[in-house]
Amino acid sequence: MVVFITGASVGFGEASARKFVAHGHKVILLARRLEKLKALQDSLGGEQNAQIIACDVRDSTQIESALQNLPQDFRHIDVLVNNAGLALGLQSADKANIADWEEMIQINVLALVRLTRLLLPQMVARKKGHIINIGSIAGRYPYPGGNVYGATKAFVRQFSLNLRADLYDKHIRVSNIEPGLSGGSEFSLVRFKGDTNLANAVYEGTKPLLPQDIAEAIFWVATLPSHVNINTIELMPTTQAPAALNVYKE
Ligand code: 8X3
Repeated sequence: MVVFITGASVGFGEASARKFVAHGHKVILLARRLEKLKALQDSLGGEQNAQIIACDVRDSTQIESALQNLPQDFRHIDVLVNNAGLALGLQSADKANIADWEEMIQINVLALVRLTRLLLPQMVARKKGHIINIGSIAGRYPYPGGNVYGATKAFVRQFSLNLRADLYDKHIRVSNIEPGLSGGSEFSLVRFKGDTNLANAVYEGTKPLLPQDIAEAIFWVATLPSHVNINTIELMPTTQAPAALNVYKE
């Protein structure tokens, strides 16, 4: 298979790339940081296994032309892993930064939608393809400060289900993977804008999911027999549960 992974230089994206290549598949890796992509490409055995596209996932013009210039054996994309996404801030809605909100919507929603729309016609024409979106438990369960981040992931969840409604009769699979608390990536560092103390505190004293755990889920849904579609996987570390209903008392 040829697997196109966004946000591929670290975390879930990198772990997924390693997993697919380890099982003989080819990957196209999209991320902004060229050096990280090159190092990953080298460690995956070079150009015959991994092609890289160094650009912002929002730059659909550049992505489109990069895809057209791929070597022939990478042109037919079988799986799109819409992994690029981010959370910015954890402030209450009345204090949150509006630019952060807009950036999350641009990347988590708009870029994902554009890329999906770009790749779907060739998948439908070939009667073969799989869109794997990375949602979040934040799209299902509200938490303080989750505001727009959670809302973007709720979009991803409903978009995934609506894609199924359009594609079940066209041999295209769609899956939404919704991880809970996940460490080993830059997620919290990005959310807290480089504040390592705040980022590390998220995982202190607990055992979060790791990128390999998410890669395992992505790989599993992608390699099931073609008549099986996993709509959604919601996974959490054993130490997390959707159990809190807070009551504010004066
Ligand atoms: C990542 C999980 O709980 O930090 O999307 O929102 S959470």
